[in-house]
Parts: sequence; structure tokens; C-alpha cells
Amino acid sequence: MKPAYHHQDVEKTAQAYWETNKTFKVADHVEGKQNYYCLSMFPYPSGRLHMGHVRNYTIGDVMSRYMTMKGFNVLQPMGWDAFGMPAENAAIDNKVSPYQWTQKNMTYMKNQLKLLGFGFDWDREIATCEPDYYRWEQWFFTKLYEKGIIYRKNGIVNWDPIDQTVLANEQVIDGKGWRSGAEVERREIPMYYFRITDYADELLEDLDTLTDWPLQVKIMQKNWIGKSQGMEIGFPYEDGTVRVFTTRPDTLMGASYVAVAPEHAIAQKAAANNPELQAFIEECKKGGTNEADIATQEKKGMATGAFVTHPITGDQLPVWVANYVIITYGEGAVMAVPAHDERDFEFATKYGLPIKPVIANDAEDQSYTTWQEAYAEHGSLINSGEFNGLGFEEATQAIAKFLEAKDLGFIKTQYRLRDWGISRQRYWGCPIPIIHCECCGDVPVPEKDLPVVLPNDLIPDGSGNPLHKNEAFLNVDCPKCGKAARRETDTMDTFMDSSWYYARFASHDCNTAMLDERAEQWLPVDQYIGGIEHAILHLLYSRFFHKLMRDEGLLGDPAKAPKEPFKALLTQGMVISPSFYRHASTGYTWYNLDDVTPVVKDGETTYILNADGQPVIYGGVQKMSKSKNNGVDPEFIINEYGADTARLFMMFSAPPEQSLEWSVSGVEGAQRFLKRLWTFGFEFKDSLSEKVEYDPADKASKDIRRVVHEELKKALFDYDRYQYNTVISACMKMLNALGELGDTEAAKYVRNEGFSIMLRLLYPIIPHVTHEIWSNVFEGKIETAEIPTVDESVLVRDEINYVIQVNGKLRGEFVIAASASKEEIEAMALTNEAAQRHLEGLNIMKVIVVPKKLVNIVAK
Ligand code: ANZ
Ligand code: ZN
Repeated sequence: MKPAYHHQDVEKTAQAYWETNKTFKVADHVEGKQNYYCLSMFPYPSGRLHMGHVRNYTIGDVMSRYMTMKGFNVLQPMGWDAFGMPAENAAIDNKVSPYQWTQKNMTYMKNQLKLLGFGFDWDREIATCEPDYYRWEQWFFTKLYEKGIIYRKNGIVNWDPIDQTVLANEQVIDGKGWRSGAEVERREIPMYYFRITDYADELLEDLDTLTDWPLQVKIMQKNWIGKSQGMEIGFPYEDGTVRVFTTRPDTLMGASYVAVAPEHAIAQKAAANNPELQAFIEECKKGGTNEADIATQEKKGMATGAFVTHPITGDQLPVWVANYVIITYGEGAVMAVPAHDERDFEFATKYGLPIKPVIANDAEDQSYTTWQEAYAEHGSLINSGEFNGLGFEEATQAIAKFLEAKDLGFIKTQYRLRDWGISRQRYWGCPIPIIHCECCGDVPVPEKDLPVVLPNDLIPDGSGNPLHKNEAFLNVDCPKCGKAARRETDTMDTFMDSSWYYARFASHDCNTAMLDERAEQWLPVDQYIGGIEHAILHLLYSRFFHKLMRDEGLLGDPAKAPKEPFKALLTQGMVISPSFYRHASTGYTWYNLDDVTPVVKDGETTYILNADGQPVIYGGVQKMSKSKNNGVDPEFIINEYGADTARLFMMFSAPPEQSLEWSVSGVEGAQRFLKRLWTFGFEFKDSLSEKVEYDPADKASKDIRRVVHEELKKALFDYDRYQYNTVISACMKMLNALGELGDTEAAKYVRNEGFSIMLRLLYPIIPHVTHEIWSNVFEGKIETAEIPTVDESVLVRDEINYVIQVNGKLRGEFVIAASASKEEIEAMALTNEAAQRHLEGLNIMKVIVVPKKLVNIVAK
């Protein structure tokens, strides 16, 4: 009797087999096999997997299983990015510790990952909130602190004056604290910074070595690093010099004032006896630290009353405080050239400051009353005295020479990239291993005292970091002088935790060092897979960490270690789905697809809510998200249709890098294919295991065999370029072709061979059902089967189709043996009935044979 396809049973059996046989446990070295490291970005343990995870990890799993079948020793690990803010928020809401909440989520999500059949080596599981892991992060911190790569300085944070706490950028909504609603202030506090700017050039240059990364990601990294060639120019005044950074030194003669950031020393000094200026500076500090907001806000400023001297003309230029100048970029001051800089133009127009054009402008109207006309590309200099007529390059050189002689300027490269501030004024993170001593200052925790363990049982209440009130954590003796001292309560940016986990997977259980020689064996990661949302920060910080670890000697000889952590990168597209909403008093209310029914009337589709029968508005197809309530719960899909269906649907509906639109009919279609596959396997179960001889004389079977190998050839090509959707269509064609086989010996042979090829091609994508079918009809286990190879001899056709043209027009066709001679082909064409009809009454002038394609008969 043929069993029916019950996905629950099939998936349970396969998963149990993998578990018992430790199928995905990987040794660090296997004789005769090359290592291959396939890594998917580890998730934040938010509670449940979403479809984005399912897609990401399915792609990784398909790659890993495919590479295993190709004979590689494949590492595919998984872990948890387990520190972070959501756990603190959940703790506040549910009165459980972030640790408990996170643990519960990890357990739940691990089970979900298992239900999806992903072949992770769970023995290497990492959770960043465990001391075994973060201990080494702390150790590395102390090393880098001693080297000076980590240093302490004041940084600016968002301060919520009501909750008395520091807010992350995403907790500032329209300039107000997300919980308190209080107007957020900018505050300066001491923080720890990584000197990532020391590596800016290397991070930029090595992008060129990443030939298997999406161009788009490399461009984003490049822009983020933002290398600008320019000049630092000094504007002297009685107490010193205001330094500015400019990318347009050629416009120096057009500088009509100097604008400084509110935090700039000259502004602070001027404000000391100017209450109005003081108030303005305070005003500027409101509204958070987000740079995009700073750039787009209305330009505001106030004169300081101070003047500086123009380094060439000697003119006195007023110094203004301006809200568009950022203290953390360049020198925190700009030479304002209103004729040629949009922001300066807006500001000068508003406050009546002079606008002096110094670059020749093509525009007809030279009045400079609006920005568009003032704008100039590089051009030749005007109104610039001795520099008139020079172009950008010459002017830059000449001005540099002039200023260098007076020690008031030099050519400089500036990066947009800032040093990376890693202090977070939060509880649920890796403690910064520093002890503050009144006598000795900041003392790094000695290696023997690591890890600094974060107490697991605190429950934050929204009023700041609970470590502040935790005496047991706070009080410690100074490692240097032994006097009573205090622990740092800030924790590390969670981007630090995720910057080196890829390396730790290799040395996951090493308790004597951060990494050991196994990291050398596995790195770089051969294939990294994750969302485009990590294109900038996560990838940049990981690349940076990699270089730091290399320079620390943690990856073997630094001269020989790989320069980059991730050889190839794939950024998977979004999972999108229709959205529906209604206007509500507080904005929008979003409704799930499941709660909505389409109504088609006069060819137009509208939607009603099932609950009340009233209309809802179609919001278009959007990225699945909680906020739009348009998500589909993977667990529901697994229960209802099975993991294989979910995996097949995801891989079939779009190539990995494109967005994938959720569709119930698509999911159902995927399941139907699985059932056909299943039915076919069990229908021919007995004949598939029969040993039979192939007979090439059986033409019908031979043709089908050729189709199988043709499709196999395409599928293998597509596997290597990650086009899994077309791999699947090739398999569908194979199954159709195999269905047409007869009952001869040769047919049985071809069915046997073809079905085995097809199952192996599908195994990486739908491992459960192929496991079960294989176990029933073939010998051994599919897990140890090799990827099928194309038999080129099967592809050789022994008959060829020709078309016949008479005077260039298509008139007929015929089939002839591939071995036929030119004469035989001509004869066949000329005797063809259809051709003869068109040749009646004509004289044949010439017969042209294009091999394997056509015969053209020229006649008059
Ligand atoms: C004069 C000038 C004339 C400028 C002109 C531009 C156009 P990038 O290319 O991004 O490096 N700038 C310098 N420091 C700043 C700060 N702390 N806050 C805000 N703006 C600052 O930008 C460099 C340009 O940004 C510099 O060149 C400076 O304005 C401004 F026709 O100087 B420029
Ligand atoms: Zn001390």
C-alpha cells in the first residue's frame, strides 16, 4: 500500500535521524576534504522567528547541504545576539529579568529552527550574553585599551530629563523621549571609543578585494567611511586660531564669515558673558544627536561678537554659532562661502551676511539671489586676486603653498567615519571591564579577574541602569592600589558582541583564549548571508574587528592571515505581503490578511474586514512587519503545510536577492509538488530499486534520459550561482519527463537514474521529504549521497531537427541522423513534400546547409 504524505511524520522522522546521527556535527579537519564555512547572520532572540529569518536560514541551509554533497567539510553554526534593549523593555513590561526573558526566547526559537530542518552544528551554539563568550570580549577590550586603540573621551548622548536616563537614537521620537515625552537634551558624558578612524584607509582599500560582495554594499561602506580630500585652514584671532576643514579651498577668497558648532570652544567662551548666546547654545543642544535631523532642520545662528582674520586678505570675519555645524566632524567649524555652499547660502541670506562669488558661473543671471544660481561646480576663480583664472587643482595647490608658508593651512584627508563610541548607559549588555579608582584613575580589570560577570537577576524599571543601585556589582578593590574603587556601569554596544562571533564559532569551546588555531583553519567565512539592513554598521565593525584580531596575532601570522572576514556576501531580499488599514484617531490601524476578504465588483477589488463587514483600505504590498500587521507566522505555516513546503515556496518564488511576495496559492502549489514527488516515489518504489540494464536502442527512453541530463546541467549551473528557483523548475521538468516513461527495461533504468538525480538535486531545498523517499526506494541515506554529475555522452543527440527555407521563407522541417552527410541532408530537404510544393515550376540555383539548423534552397 502506498503511504500518504503526512508532513508531520516525515519531518519528525528525518529530524530524528539527523539528531541521532549528529549529521551536522562538523570536525575541524577531515582528511581529503576542503573546509567550507557558511554563515547566516545570527538572530536577536526576540521571541519567535519571522519570515525574514526563515528565508535567510533556508538560503544558508541550501548552500550548506549543497556544498556538503559536493564533497566539502561544511560548517554551518548558529547562535544568539542575546544582549540588547528589547530584553530590557520586555523586563520593564513583564517584571522578569532580561536574562530569563532571553533564555526563554532562545529555547523557543531554537526549537523553531529545528522544526525547519536547518542543519546547524548545535554543539557550537553561542549566546553573547553568556560569560564564556563575553569574557573574551572583555579581555580583548583590556588589550586594546592598553594599546590605546580604545580610549576615553567625552561624547554626546541623548538625555531624558524626566526619566533621568540616556536614550538610544531610536528612543528619541520627534525630539522627545519615547516613554516620558520629555524634550530630549544633548549631554556630554565620558565614554569609551575605538580608534576605527586609524583603520579607515584599510577598510576603504580592502573593499576592492571583496569581489564576491554586492556592489551596492561596497558603495554604502565607502560612503560611510566618506574619505574627503581637502585642506585645514586656520583663521587667527587674538587668543588663538579657529581651524576649519574644507573640501573647497579654492573658494577661500569667498569666505565671508566663520560658523562654529554650539559646543565649539570659541562659542563657549563668548557665551560666558553673553546670556542670550548662552540660551541659544542651550537651545541648539535640544533635539537629539541624529545627524540627518541636524542637516535638514531650519538653519539658525547667532553672532558671537568675536572676529577672526582671513588668512589671505586679512579681513576681519565675524564668527557665528550655527546649528548646522557638527562638533564631531572635521574641526567643528567651517569657513562659510555662501555663494558656493547651499547651507551657508541659506544662513547668509537669513542673517544678511555678505555673499561673494569666487567661481565663474555659467548661469546668465549673476545676481546670486537664490541658491540654484549660486551653485558652482569646479570652475575657474574670479574675484580672487592673484588666484584669478586658476582651476580647482591649481588653485588648491597655490593656496596651499601660500598658507603653508604662513603655517595657516595644509592639505588634509578627512573621514566622515568617526571613532566608534561603544559605551551604552544600559544594563543588559557586556560590562565594560574598567575600574575607577580615585588614586589610579581608570584601571582595566586584570585578566585573572575576568570575566566581569553581569548580575543576571536585575529587573530594570525604566529609570536608568539598575547596576547603579547594585552595591555587589559596583564595589570592588582597585587592582593597582587595593583601595576601595567603583566598577564602570556602562555596558558595550551590542554591535561589539556581533563583530567577532563569526570567528568564535571556530573556537567555540576554547576557554584559554579568545580564539585558537581552529579560527585560522575556518576563516575567512566562505559565504555570509544576511539582510541588507546590516550593510553598513555590522559589516563595517566586523571587518574592523577582524583587522584588530589579526593585528593582535589572534589569527596566526598577521602577514598571512586573511585581510577580510567574509569572502562572499549574499544579502537576501525582503519578504513582502499585502497590507490593509483604516484611519484611526491615533493614526492607522493595520489588519492582517487573514482577517480580510476581497470583494470583486464590476471588475474592481475592494476589501472588507471579516469581523464587521466594513471596508478596509488596501495599503499595497510591503515588507512584512509587526507595525503593518502583515506578517505570516512561520510556525503556523510549518504546522499547516510543513517545513519542506515553506522552504520550497521560499526558494521557488524568487531568486535569493530579490524580494519575495507571500502568496497562499504559491504555498499550496509548493505542497502539491511535494505530494506529486511523494506519490511518484511510492508508485514506482519496487521498480526503482530493481537492477536493470540500459538499452540505447529504446529511443523513447533515451530521449527522456537526455532531457534529465540537460536539466541536470542547467540545475548545477544555477546552484553555483544561487538561482535556486530555476534549479527547482529544472526538477519539475524532470519529474514531468520521468512521468512519460514506459515500462521497458530501459525506461526503468532511466526512471531509476532520473529519480535519483532529481531527489539529490532537491535534497538541499526539501531535505525531509527527500530523506524519507530515498530511504524507501534507494540504498543508503541521501545525507551521504554525492551531487549528481552530467553524463555528457547522454547529451549528444543522434537525430537533428532541420528547418527548410525556400528563398529565405520557412517552408518545412525534417529529422535526420546526426551522422548524416551534407549530401544526405540536401537530398532529404529537396525530396521533402512541403518543400517540393513551393519549388514547383522553379529552377534550383543553390542549396545552403547550415549544420544542425537549416537548409536554405535558392530557386528562380
Ligand atoms: C567651504 C566650502 C565651500 C565647503 C563650498 C563646501 C562647499 P564633506 O565633503 O562631507 O567632507 N564642513 C566642514 N566641517 C563641518 C562641520 N563640522 N559641520 C558641518 N559642515 C562642515 O564636507 C566638507 C565640507 O563640509 C567642508 O567644505 C565644509 O564646507 C563643511 F563651496 O568649506 B566647505
Ligand atoms: Zn587605585
